Amino acid sequence: MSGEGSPTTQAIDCHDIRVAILAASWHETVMDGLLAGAQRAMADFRVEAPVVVRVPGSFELPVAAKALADTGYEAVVALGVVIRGGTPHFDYVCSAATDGLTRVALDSGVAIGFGLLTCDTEEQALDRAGLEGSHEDKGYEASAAALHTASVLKGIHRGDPAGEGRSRTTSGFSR
Ligand code: DLZ
Repeated sequence: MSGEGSPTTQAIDCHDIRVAILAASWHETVMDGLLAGAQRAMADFRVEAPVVVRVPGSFELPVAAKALADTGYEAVVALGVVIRGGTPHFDYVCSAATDGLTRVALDSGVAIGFGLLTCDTEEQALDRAGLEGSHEDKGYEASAAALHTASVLKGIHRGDPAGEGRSRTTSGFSR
């Protein structure tokens, strides 16, 4: 999938949203980049001290995301890296994580950021990790998407689906 066509991200004030960053632990360098990108997004969106939760692998992301959603987090950013090997294991881990996270989002109504890299090679993953020399910053992107979605959901629940009650500021929106 190409990264072309991605929306321009405008930061909004999300200081009142409870946020968790949920990160798998395989492929340390890439994960460090994704986590740093997520933290950059938190600062831009004025989220103070989001909780960071680590799980062993990407397969474990959905069950932990569900626990976070069930305990009051309004946005969960799920980060993981899966790199194809020589067996079908890759496909099972990717689909379990993807289907599981989708199910958690729909069943809980909580915004889940999808920051799972599914790559053929480590080079592809590094190129998307938001590190020096990377072309993409998927940790930031997934965080921005989760925060925007959590804000949209909050607006829908309080009868303001289009977010008309928000006022624009020079750095984005505030509520
Ligand atoms: C087993 C495994 C393999 C082979 N590769 C990855 C990977 O590239 N990325 C990742 O996040 N996790 C991997 N895992 C671990 C599984 O996600 C899971 O943690 C184990 O199967 C234990 O349940």
